[in-house]
Amino acid sequence: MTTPALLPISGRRIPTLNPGFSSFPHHRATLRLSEKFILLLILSAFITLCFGAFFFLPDSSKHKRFDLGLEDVLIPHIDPIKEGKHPGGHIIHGQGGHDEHRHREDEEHLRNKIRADHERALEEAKEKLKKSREELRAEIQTEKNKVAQDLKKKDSKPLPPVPMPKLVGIHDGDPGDPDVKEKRDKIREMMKHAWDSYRHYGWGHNELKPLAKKGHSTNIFGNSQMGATIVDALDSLYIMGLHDEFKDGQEWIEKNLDFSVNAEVSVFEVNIRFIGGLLASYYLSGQEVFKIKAAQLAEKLLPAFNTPTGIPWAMVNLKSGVGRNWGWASAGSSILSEFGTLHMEFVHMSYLTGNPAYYNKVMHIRKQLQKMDRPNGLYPNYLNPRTGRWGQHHTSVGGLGDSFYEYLLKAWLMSDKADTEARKMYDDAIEAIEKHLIRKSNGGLTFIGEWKNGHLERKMGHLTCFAGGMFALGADGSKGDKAGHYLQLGAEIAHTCHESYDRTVLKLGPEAFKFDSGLEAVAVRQNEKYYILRPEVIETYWYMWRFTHDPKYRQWGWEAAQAIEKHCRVSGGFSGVKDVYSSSPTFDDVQQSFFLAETLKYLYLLFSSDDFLPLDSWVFNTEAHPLPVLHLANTTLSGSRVTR
Ligand code: DMJ
Repeated sequence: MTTPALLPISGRRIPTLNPGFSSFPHHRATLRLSEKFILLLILSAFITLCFGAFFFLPDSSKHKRFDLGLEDVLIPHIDPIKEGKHPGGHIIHGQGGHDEHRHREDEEHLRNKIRADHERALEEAKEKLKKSREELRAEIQTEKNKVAQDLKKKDSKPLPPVPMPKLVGIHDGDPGDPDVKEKRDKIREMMKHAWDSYRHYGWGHNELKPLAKKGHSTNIFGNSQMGATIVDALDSLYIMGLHDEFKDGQEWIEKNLDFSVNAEVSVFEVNIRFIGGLLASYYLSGQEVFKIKAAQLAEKLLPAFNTPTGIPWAMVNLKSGVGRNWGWASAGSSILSEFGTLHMEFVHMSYLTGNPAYYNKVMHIRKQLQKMDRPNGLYPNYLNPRTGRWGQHHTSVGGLGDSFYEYLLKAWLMSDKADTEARKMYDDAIEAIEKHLIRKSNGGLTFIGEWKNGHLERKMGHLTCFAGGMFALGADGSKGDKAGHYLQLGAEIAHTCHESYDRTVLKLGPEAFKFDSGLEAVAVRQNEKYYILRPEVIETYWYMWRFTHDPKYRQWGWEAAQAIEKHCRVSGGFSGVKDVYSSSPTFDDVQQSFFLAETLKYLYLLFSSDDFLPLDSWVFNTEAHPLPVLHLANTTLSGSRVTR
């Protein structure tokens, strides 16, 4: 899932990244360009003037101007046959007074047209001169963008036609029960408030500052305006039947989403939010634009894999293709949860583009991992992409590790259970995790701790709470037929995470909580007391509801929704809060894109019917974007064969 570096108010922030270029030389070049542009305009006005003056001279039959062959351009509406003109292009002269009269009328008409054009050109030139340098620069930039767009359109090869996978359960999902429906309607209204606020105050920016009422971004998106909230939220809008809003977002994507920007982005984040979001929108709506944009972006991520081991860099510059790792990561390492959370989206990209490169890249990562020794059977969070060696021996099912395990299970599910290699890796990893990281507290709460330098830290993150849902999802098909055991484990984790919410003042969960020195499921350090609209606990409630139908999960989900409404809603959207143990908390002033992509979507699904996006036909990526199960065994993709 995510890494601490991605958390806006966690203790470990990523240092601000160099945007990668200085504006100075660009500025000078643009100035010269705008001056040239003005000169060109004046020159063109002057030429128009001379050209017009030529025609304003007294009429003379000696002027053979029609012989210039311009008449078709100048008077295109004149029918050559009716007007006595040879199809070859010349007027037939000398046919009496009637023709001469008509000839004079034509010339008069032409003179008027030239006069009007001339005046308009002068007006336009005067208008341009009135504009500020900035306005002119912006106009030039818009023109340049248009040309670049046109060129790109010309260059982009069409994607091969591939059959649409079987899509099941895309409908309204009406739960029937009026009380449940009312709750679902409330979630939909919350989604609308979050979207409308972003639409109003942050449109095109990555995220929203709901109190300052302006756009917001973090360096995971490379300080470039990529409309992350639009792409991330779109499938939720579709699922909730907010179709006008969906169309609005689609239009923005069509016109504005451009990946040839000088931006250094997180490969993981862009994959789960953008590629995942675009793919889900494509499958749900069938609109080609999403597939095309996903393919353009996926191609931009490929240079991140140019490392000695094929383990990708954490970041890549979308324009230059240069990659690197986070400065804070142990010994220049790549992060397990980042390079291990690409599989689902990349398999779909190979399927849709016919390019096996995506599939091969993620399978290569898997092969590398299989070759390595695992201390106590556990996967450390850090792996050096140059040497292929582990960094520090830290293992976590929360930040830095989480979605790696999730994607092993989901690779198997997404392949219609054909990818048994992934299932085995999942089973083995979970076995080691149970043995070394999962414990019961004195008060009887099951928790998942973190392995650090040879000892167990009795602390669990909000991020780790997703694991309850993962255990339930993986119960069927587990090794030694321990389905009951894993469903029970899922229920215990859900219970612990609910306790972490229930033991706060706001009834919202802290970022991390301890099971130590008499403390049970509560945060200790001030910088672990925040709630940033995260989805993991609600995600687990939804999976548990689908597998058990125990009404407590809907009840717990509703409690969380009410707490979010009460403590996080402001007039400009929804904000995270800095202390869930305070009755008057301060806001962090960020409406995270995953709030719309995940938190509200899981809540909506919790109050929908089970046959809406059923779990045997759809697999949700780690950002809650549903992708259909693919039946790829022995499939030949257009142009190339995908092999295992
Ligand atoms: C989301 O971006 C994804 O769920 C990711 O896997 C983990 N972090 C955030 C939400 O907390």
